[in-house]
Amino acid sequence: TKVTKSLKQARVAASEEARMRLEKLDSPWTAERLREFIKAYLKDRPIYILSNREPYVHTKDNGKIEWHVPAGGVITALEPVMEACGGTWIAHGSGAADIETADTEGKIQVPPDEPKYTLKRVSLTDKEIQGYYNGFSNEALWPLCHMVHTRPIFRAEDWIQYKKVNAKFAKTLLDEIRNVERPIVLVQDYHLALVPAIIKKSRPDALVSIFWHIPWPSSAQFNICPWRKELLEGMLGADLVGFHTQQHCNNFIDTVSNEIESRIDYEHFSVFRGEHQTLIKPFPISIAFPGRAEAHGTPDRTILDTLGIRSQRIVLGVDRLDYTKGILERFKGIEFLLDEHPAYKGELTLLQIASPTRESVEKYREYAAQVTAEAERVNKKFATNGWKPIILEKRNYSHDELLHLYRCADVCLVTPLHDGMNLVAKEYVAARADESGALVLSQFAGASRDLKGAILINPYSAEEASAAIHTALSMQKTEQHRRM
Ligand code: ADQ
Repeated sequence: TKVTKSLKQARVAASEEARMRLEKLDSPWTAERLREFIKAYLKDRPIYILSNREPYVHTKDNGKIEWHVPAGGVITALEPVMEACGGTWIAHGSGAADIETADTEGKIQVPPDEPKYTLKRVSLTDKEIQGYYNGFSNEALWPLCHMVHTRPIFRAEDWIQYKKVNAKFAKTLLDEIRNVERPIVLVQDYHLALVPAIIKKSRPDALVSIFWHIPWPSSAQFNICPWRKELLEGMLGADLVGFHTQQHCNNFIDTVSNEIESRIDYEHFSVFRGEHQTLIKPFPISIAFPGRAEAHGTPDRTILDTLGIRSQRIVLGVDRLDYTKGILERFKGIEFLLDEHPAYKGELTLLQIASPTRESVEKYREYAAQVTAEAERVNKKFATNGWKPIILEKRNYSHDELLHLYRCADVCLVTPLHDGMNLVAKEYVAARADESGALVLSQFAGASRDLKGAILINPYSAEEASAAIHTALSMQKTEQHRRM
């Protein structure tokens, strides 16, 4: 008995020591440290992620099967975590070759060139995609949560499809975890708000969280949604609800207290419904740091050369082509700058990389056309001798290509009208191992809470954008280093 007891004590001491090592605050997070952390704290409980978008899309071009990583913050933030930890990622299989590349259960090992975890694809019908994705997710919840003065559209038929697809995702997961004890389930984003409650009801032993990647609006704003109670009840099925900022947590708690019968514990920031407790916590999401070594050496200007950009000063924008990202306002800022400081004519180019997104939603098609028209208008006003101020690239770039562009850019403009976090801001800073360059950042992006060295602006003001770009371009190297 004595030997058993002291063995137990030794084990506890050893694991405590390992825990202390992991917790050392000065050691940076790496894939290895994360893996160890999962082992030590979560005892290797299997991890399941559910999201609408899949991390790898298989397509067919002239009969040839290809794959790519779609542009978007959820994938950028979570894919490296899954690569480090392993597990199963359940998502909508949206690519034309997704079914034929997966097995009979819809599963495929990914990344395709170096498998580390399982992707399980969920098939959706056209009607489901139209109602759940285009309709309720992107025409109702997205504008509801972003303060950009775009009116949400609430259609009962979209809501029906949203409920149906949420139930489909939940069932897919429940089938997967049928023989798995105490799984960890990480539900992602506003597409799947109803999933946590469905899972928790069947599987109380599962640890369920939902992370809301976009802002949570004020209670008054959220209350215009006809199905607000059902959405809140779905989310409160989780053990943990995460947002990027404390402000979004505060807004959520306010909304719950106005809408749902519950007990709110402000000390621990949690909501009790009966015996069930849901913690509400901020997790300022980030990126996999590219590493200093990779970011050294001279920046590669090949892409700029290919695009025929010969200007001395490069201002860069990288966004999904989304009306929340403030691309039109940014172009006005450039126009104002060139009017105020004509010396920049012929010397400066704004390279705007804009990845097409949600093209089956009318608002997005309209916005894409407006962005093109506005770039043409500004270019027509200033173009001389083969130079024009705006180069608009409406396509997807790989993260490797973006890294080179970040390293060539004197200024990165991240000026959304409202954004949960915005990872482009973090990618730009992380890419600048030389600690040069300057970030102009919207005060309405969650990232403005973290990145104190950025030049903050109100993106609605062309004057502020112009003044910030001028400040960034005139900034001394020592000041750039200090801020970076
Ligand atoms: P997004 O709205 O997609 O994410 P963001 O955080 O800026 O916004 O991430 C965009 C990602 O897509 C970045 O990794 C960027 O490099 C990539 N990207 C953008 N344009 C691209 C292009 N043309 N080619 C290739 N890649 C491109 C949502 C929320 C955000 C929140 C994230 C993560 O709207 O507020 O920060 O989720 O939680």
